[in-house]
Amino acid sequence: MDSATDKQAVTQHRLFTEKGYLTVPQSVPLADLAAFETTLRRLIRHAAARLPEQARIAFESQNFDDERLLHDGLIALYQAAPRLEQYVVDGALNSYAFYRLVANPRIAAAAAEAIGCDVADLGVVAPFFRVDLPGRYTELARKISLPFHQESSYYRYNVSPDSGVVVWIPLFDCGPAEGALHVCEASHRDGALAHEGVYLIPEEKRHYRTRVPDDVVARFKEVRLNVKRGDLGIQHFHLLHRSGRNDRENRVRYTFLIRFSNLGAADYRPISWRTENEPNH
Ligand SMILES: O=C(O)CCC(=O)C(=O)O
Ligand SMILES: [Fe+2]
Repeated sequence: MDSATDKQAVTQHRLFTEKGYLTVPQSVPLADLAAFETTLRRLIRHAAARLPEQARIAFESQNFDDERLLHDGLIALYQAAPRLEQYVVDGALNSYAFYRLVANPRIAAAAAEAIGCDVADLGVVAPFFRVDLPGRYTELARKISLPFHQESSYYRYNVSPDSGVVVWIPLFDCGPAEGALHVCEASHRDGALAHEGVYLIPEEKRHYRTRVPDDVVARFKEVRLNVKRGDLGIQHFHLLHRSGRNDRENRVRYTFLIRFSNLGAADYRPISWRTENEPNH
């Protein structure tokens, strides 16, 4: 590292410590994103092949090109058969291309720098891939919405809640219109806050969420992330944040979430230490 790069790293680290979040430009290898896109396209086509004949012919007659397939194509698939959209999302989350990205050394280096630990001490927990169809599909949007929370309220084991980070990587440019994350600046400084547990669908006791009350959220300045393709966002585990609504008519918001912790942190808690009566997350 030359001294200019060194200084930049120090400034970035200070910003992260102050605000609890950071955007790191050009740190996600485009080759990994391209490989993942290839897998996504293939999954959409595999899924479309399972449509009933009429629907399959209608899908194929739209002749989606590579770009539109990932947006209009996935939307058309969802309209024809929501279960096949699930097949694409689950397949993508379990794909080799997904783990290739998760394991990328440049992403790990950015996470280690924000945490302030050695890459050799990095732990990864619950890497996730999220798909937000346009918010006009309200039923689906409601099910995947996340009210204001700290990551530390969901992930208590195999992490260090006090120093862990979430790396947030959109596949395409993602700003407020696409439903980029809302964050409460500097909220991580208050440590772990009290959350209430709610079910988004109470009658079925499904879609459990943790939530910080509105009056606590109101104490902070709320900002929206704006992350370009190839860039990544990093948030502290105690930073208050929530998902946004994808207001685009025909664009899908695809996002990778990778949670990293320092395995040597004083508060790192292995899953084996979980007591039986504690919630399973
Ligand atoms: O990407 C998003 O909109 C929010 C995801 C999130 O906060 C989470 O999964 O914990
Ligand atoms: Fe979160």
